[in-house]
Amino acid sequence: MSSVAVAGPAKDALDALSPAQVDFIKRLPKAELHAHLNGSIPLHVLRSLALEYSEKAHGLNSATVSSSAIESGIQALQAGVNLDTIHSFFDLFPAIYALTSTPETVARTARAVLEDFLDGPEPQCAYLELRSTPRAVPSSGMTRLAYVETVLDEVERYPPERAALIVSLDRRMSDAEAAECVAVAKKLKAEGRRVVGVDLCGSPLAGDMAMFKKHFETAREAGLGITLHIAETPDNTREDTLELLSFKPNRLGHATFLDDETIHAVVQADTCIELCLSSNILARRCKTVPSLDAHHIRHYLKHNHRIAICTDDALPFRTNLVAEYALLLAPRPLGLGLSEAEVARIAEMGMGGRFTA
Ligand code: 6MZ
Repeated sequence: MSSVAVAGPAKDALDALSPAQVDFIKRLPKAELHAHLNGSIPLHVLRSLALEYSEKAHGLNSATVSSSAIESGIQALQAGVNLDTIHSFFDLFPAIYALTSTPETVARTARAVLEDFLDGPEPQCAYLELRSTPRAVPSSGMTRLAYVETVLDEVERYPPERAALIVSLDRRMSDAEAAECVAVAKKLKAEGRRVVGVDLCGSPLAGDMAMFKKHFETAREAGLGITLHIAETPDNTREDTLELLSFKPNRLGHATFLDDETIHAVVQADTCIELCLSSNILARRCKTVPSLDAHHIRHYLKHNHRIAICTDDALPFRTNLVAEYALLLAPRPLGLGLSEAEVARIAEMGMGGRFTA
């Protein structure tokens, strides 16, 4: 199973289960629908990339981020992320990006992430819809198209019923960058490559959402599924949320701070919500969710609304999909104290949320 060291609330929940209960979770067919590639790289892979990077930096001195910045980034990841604000969380990525700035290193990390979720005698899940933001790195000659093709080459080593790719757009992107990402997704889908959807992610308060609408319309017309990070922090405005809902998404990520009216709209539209329990609990300062007990999952369960349990960024949140399911099954207060039948039903809902379902 996963090589990510599990810690924090998910570990406590896992430890509260009997071996038979852990086995029950492992055997459930589960879908991981919300995992960011660069937030899911096993630490040992980042470490080996960092060692190679330092050698290169000291020899050829071609580095754009200092090796000490990378080392401190890795140390922070290793210690676990004590998120002061969800915004500071995004500072973790420059060090990771410096280590994965060529097609070769992107391929290596994508392969490691896919293996972590899907391989071995006890895979974390039956199906993975991995997501990633196309990155152009002029210094290495990597284009956005080459980035996505590289990740797809790795995804397509698995059969279609096991793995697919979602192309993420970052809220900080310009109009032209967003257009390029959607064009890449559309072109590759038309060529029969396994791009199944587009996502909107990135720092939750950045960007003008009205600008993105036409790009998501283009994606929908091309037959791509739409998922959007929405209402992730209390500072997201109602206008932002309403604008995003007007894109008519098939799924939503987090959806933590919806008000009564927008929750109603989401329930009416039967939009599947991707819920990342550890991620939400650990985003402390903005208290996206003060405790598991107060998590908005309760609302969706009460209304029997479609949800998918996901990891988000397994590396900084030090979790895996089995541990996230442990948070459902473990007795309160460590978990939600759901029955095995309820947990099996949630796993089924996750499988039903696949863009390929
Ligand atoms: C919003 C997130 C995120 O795309 O380079 N990302 N965006 N909310 C979150 N919840 C905590 N976690 C990760 O993976 C890393 C990128 O995913 C987005 C961020 O934009 C981050 O830079 P990729 O593979």
